[in-house]
Amino acid sequence: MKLKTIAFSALLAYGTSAVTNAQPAPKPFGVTPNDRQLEWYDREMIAFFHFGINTFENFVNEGDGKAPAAIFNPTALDCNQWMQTLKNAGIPAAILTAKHADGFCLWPSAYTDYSVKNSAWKNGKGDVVREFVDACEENGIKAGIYLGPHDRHEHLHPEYTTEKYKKYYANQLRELMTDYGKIWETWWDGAGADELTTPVYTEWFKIVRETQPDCVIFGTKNSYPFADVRWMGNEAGHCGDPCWSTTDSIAIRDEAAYYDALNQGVLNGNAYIPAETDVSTRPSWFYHPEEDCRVKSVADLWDIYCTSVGRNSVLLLNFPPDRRGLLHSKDSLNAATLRKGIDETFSNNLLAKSKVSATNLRGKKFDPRYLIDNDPKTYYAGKDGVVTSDITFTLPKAETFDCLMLREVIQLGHRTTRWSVEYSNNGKDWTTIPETSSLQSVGNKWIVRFNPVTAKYVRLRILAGNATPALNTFGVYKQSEILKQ
Ligand code: IPT
Repeated sequence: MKLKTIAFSALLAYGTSAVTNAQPAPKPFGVTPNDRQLEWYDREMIAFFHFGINTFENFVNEGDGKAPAAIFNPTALDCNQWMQTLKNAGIPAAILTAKHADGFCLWPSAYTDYSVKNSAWKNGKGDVVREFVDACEENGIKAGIYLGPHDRHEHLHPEYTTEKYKKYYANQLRELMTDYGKIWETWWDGAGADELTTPVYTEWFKIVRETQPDCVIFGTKNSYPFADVRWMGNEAGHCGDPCWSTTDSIAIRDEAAYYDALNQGVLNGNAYIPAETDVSTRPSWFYHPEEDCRVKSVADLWDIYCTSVGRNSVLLLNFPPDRRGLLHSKDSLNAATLRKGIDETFSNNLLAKSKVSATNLRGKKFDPRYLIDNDPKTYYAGKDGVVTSDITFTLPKAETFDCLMLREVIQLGHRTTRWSVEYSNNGKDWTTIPETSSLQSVGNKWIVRFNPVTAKYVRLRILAGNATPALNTFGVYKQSEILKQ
């Protein structure tokens, strides 16, 4: 009786539609992203800057820590020029190698002489990290720091114990995390760092969390327990299909399973650690003039975008500054063209004016038309307990498309585990787009490209799931011609 009274007064107070809208949102399934991971997903792309003493040596990517500090001498360093590239490429965040494996520090650390202090640059009075964070701030770019855990200059020095190195690194980490404003990401490269055990990282982790609560931690191998984001298993830009954000205790796996778990994640794994895709615009991480003719083309970058951002990952794209301290115009131009092509492609969802129906309906507030309303806050969801759904789009007229994109409400966990897309010209006979015949994960964004199809009807089929679907966006598109360059 009491319940009825409440329901009735609610009806009076808010009207019928408000009562319909009171339909509760689906409950999250399994492990879900934290606030840092949600912010990180929104970046979509991050720039990596590999710059340091290697830049001034002859074709070195992994310095041995013996090159004299004096050789570091950029003739025209301008971090604002780097930021201009990022702005033209729509990249909102950047990570600088403050110290790579050679141990040379781009800032005047109080704990070593192997730094810009002893370089010819600005008579030892310069600070690249400062110039980098200032330029980020001025241009509205989120700054991140790579402080290489592996350090051939200090860490592998015979008189250094791991304990001593742990303190050395901790001191440097504290300098970078406290003296340079807000740091949005820190990068713990696993390369060469096997002897740095999880307890060592525990100390370093505490420093990051105390000083920079919003800082995303890239972790791998022994730093994995602290990771917000994981490595994706290769440096070629190709995430697995599927690519789950969930995974499990990666460190105890054998080699092959280790790479699979990184590349594809683990369906219903017990930790939410999405994959970050690090790849360079050139064959190497550091700048070498010999590679000016081997800069990745726009088409290469578009492939990489589709197999990283389009596979539920975030792309960390490396732009190596040259000996002047500037980015080469080819790298900058290609990144700007990529952005233009991405925007051109995805600004025109060919389903935008279609009629939408679905076999699994939760209620008005979660109507399937929210899939095409271009509003990130609204979404389609099905009824609790019903994990499948056929969602049919009837276009005003037949359109030709060669690309599609689906987004899940990631705050609610990985729900859909199998899906495909079909098309038809009479609404009765359906053909599956072959490239969609075995799709599994969705996550933040899933993109599929295929041979052009012309159709008046499109059907998104949610074929299996952990829970009723919760999907943010679905679209079909024609790829911009400029992405073919
Ligand atoms: C590789 C590391 O093993 C891995 O842990 C991760 O840090 C990765 O680098 C980043 O790209 S080593 C590399 C030579 C494949």
